[in-house]
Amino acid sequence: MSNVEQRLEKILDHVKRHNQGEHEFHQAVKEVIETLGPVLRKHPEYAEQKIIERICEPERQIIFRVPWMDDNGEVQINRGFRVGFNSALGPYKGGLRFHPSVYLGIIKFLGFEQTFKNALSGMPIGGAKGGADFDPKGKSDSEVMRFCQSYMTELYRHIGEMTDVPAGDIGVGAREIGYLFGQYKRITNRYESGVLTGKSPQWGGALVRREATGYGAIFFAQEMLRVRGESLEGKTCIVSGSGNVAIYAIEKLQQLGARVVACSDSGGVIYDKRGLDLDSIKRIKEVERKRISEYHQIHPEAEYYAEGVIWNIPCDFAFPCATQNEISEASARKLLENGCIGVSEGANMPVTPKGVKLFLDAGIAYGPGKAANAGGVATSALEMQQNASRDTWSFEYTEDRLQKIMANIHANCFETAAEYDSPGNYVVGANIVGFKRVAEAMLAFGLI
Ligand code: NDP
Ligand code: 2IT
Repeated sequence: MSNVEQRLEKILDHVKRHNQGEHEFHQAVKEVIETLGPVLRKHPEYAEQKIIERICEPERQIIFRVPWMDDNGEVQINRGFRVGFNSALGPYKGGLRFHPSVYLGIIKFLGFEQTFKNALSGMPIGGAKGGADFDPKGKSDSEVMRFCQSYMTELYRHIGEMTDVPAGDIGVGAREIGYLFGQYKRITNRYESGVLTGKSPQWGGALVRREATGYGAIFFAQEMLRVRGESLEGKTCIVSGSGNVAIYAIEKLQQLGARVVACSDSGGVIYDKRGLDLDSIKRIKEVERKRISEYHQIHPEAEYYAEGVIWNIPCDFAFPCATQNEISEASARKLLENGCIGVSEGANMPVTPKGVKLFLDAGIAYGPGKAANAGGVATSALEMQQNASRDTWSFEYTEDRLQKIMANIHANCFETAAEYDSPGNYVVGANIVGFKRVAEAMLAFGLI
């Protein structure tokens, strides 16, 4: 092992020992560190100044009690988080996740990924993540409101348009952002639009933000196929999840002439060989907030597999848009056996390390989340621009900006992968572009 490799190994050991039990965080750090050897060899100053060691330690971590009262008058207590990972390139920026599986290790993996993703997006934003172990499933609207108000009653003192700008993630959409913003406005006595993104376009939100992550993952897939002389038209696709990212990934795929045959939620998988009826999915998920199994009631000819694995369904292109580690090694192998030629990640870290290795070894078009799902946060940065200038842009103009941003991210990853002797490897490309941007800013600022 060379000196550089030994050094990287030591850093990873340190991260594991000092963040015990945080498996998802270890996984995210390992995946980045493994690609940085060639960068350290070209830039010894990064090693001298311990840039990687510093980047792996969040700048600040806030953990707080969130007490709220349910509809039966019973007191409930959840744990809230906000981790400001890195602010070298701009105010902390990243979503909030409300899901019962949330603990510090999940928030830190997401904040770590966000730092590189945001740098890669080319926008002036640092990296952060937050959330709570609150389960929105089965909660009434007023319970969600009371939870959001209590959560913001602590969070407000840590955020601000120049400090930290949260947005949505799993379990946090326009409804939750509305309740959070309302409470922030009351407590601070300021109409500070730029403190949160993903707002409704009726009161300060950007058009296209709702669609941006899903659309962006498709634009990224389009670029990966374009350099291979292919397109999405006529391709059979599957999209996991049926939340915000999945729905708009499906919408853009259908607009581009692909046939999307399957989607899912944590209860099961819908397989509709004729192509999914997206209007029904939007009604079930966005309006009625019900389970995807309802689709089967409307379309009995479609198949529903309770607790099924979506990755067993044959496809040309797969879009994981639900959650971390949803594609196991076995699922990755199944996708390849079925002839899948590409994977573009709408979700964060949806493929296990062994699955990623199979995709890279097979040489398929594999777009890691840091690159492929950066359209969401990039459009959040466009929302911040509109809020700062008290302006609103049209849907067409904003979508065009998003498409150019995704093409630019793709080009940067593609060229950097080639420069570092890994042609076509977007994992290497994305990690190195993102890391170098953060590293250069940190060097410029002195010891921070
Ligand atoms: P939503 O809450 O809108 O939807 C999440 C979807 O994934 C639901 O269908 C949900 O099913 C399913 N899901 C969530 N957790 C699990 C789980 N543990 N097991 C099985 N299924 C699960 O979230 P988003 O669409 O916003 O987020 C999806 C992914 O995209 C996440 O990885 C997120 O980090 C990532 N992302 C989101 C961005 C955004 O702008 N929103 C930006 C970039 C990335 P069920 O309802 O049954 O739980
Ligand atoms: O993972 C992500 O990039 C997000 N959840 C979006 C973050 C944001 O600030 O828009």
